Amino acid sequence: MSADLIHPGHINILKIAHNLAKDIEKKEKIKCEVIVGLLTDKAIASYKRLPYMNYNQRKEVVENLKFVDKVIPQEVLSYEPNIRKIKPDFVVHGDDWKHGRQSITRQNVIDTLKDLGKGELIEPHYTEGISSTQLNENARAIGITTNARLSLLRRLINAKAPLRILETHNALSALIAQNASVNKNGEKIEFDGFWSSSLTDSTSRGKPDIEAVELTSRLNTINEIFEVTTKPLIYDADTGGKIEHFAFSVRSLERVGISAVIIEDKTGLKKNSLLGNDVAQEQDCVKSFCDKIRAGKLAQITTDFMIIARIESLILNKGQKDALHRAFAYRDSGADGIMIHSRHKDASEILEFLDAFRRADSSTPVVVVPTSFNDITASNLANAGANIIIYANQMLRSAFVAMSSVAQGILEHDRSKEIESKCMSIKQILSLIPGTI
Ligand code: SPV
Ligand code: MG
Repeated sequence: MSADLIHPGHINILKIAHNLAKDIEKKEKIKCEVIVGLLTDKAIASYKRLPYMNYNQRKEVVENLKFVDKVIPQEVLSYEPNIRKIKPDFVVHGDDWKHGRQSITRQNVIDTLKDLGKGELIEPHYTEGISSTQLNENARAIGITTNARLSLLRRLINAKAPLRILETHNALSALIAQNASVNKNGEKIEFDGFWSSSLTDSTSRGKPDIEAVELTSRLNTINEIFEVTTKPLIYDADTGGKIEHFAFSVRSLERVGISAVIIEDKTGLKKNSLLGNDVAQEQDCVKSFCDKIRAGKLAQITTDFMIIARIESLILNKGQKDALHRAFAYRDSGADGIMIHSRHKDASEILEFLDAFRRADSSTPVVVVPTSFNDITASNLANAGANIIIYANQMLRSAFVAMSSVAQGILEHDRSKEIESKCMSIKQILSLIPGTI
């Protein structure tokens, strides 16, 4: 079981298991238990979204149900390891797994029981009219609390890699990011969260990416995003500003439920990293940036909020040695993760960094932003040791192209007929947001 949203269908299955156990106890005069194999967050995240409750919370709920005697972790989707360990008299599972991608898992249970020469598979009929999917949709419509959203990023990092994070600069782009999904080999792939980019947030306000948009204004946008979504958000705080100010910013970010802040090790008037050394950019000294990280960590109130230190050494041609030295120094000053940035067309310098960093540190989360090196996949970056992959600006860049072409087209044709095919239909836009009609 995942047992995130317990419903009467679950109780029905547990009751049947309980009755089977009681029958054995009566017949054979031995103690017989109902043991629930509870899927861990990692096992669940390998094929669908993270559960609302973490493993320990779900365990507490299930072990207090009256038909359950014991709960054990099921670390993988396959039931085989637990079945081999327990050698049960019965395996009880709802019959909804006979079809679709779960049928392979089911067949594996049948084969394992056959191989053990013991144990019978019992498949109670799936309870109609209630399902976790339906409950999920209802829960999504209600929303998510500030704390639950804030802690989601850490839980996701612990449960899987890569995490795919998409830039969103307003509520509408966030809704698109929230709902986009593809099915690959039975696995549902979605974006795991949002990136509040300094570049696109300032560009969409017609301002340069030089720390000119103030925090309050950016938080207004994020509040609008949070009103209509449930996924976690990583905030691009540029340099983090003065150390004393950064401490206040951390608390403001936590208060709205942002999961992580990324600060870059630059000082003076910040320019966008993708400009590299084409413009004057100064890297902060290691000591002062470490002080900033420490001040932020001291200021934060929640335990789950993350401060991620962004290293600009490769952007500024300071070399791998400098990048690695800074990565370890920032980590040792309390950074919860590091981001390594590059503006090379190919990923080789990022891969070189990941290789060297992971040799010395297998656990600190690493973030990468493959804007320039865009031919490497998120999966390949994760295989090389990255945890979080941020697509940092594609939503705004694509929107700009689409809108410019439509604006030009209307002027050229002196009417809108020709550009109609580039637009969503009026019917679609009227039904896009619930409550419009
Ligand atoms: C942003 O999206 O604002 C970033 C990433 O900081 S980059 O533009 O690549 O510097
Ligand atoms: Mg930025």
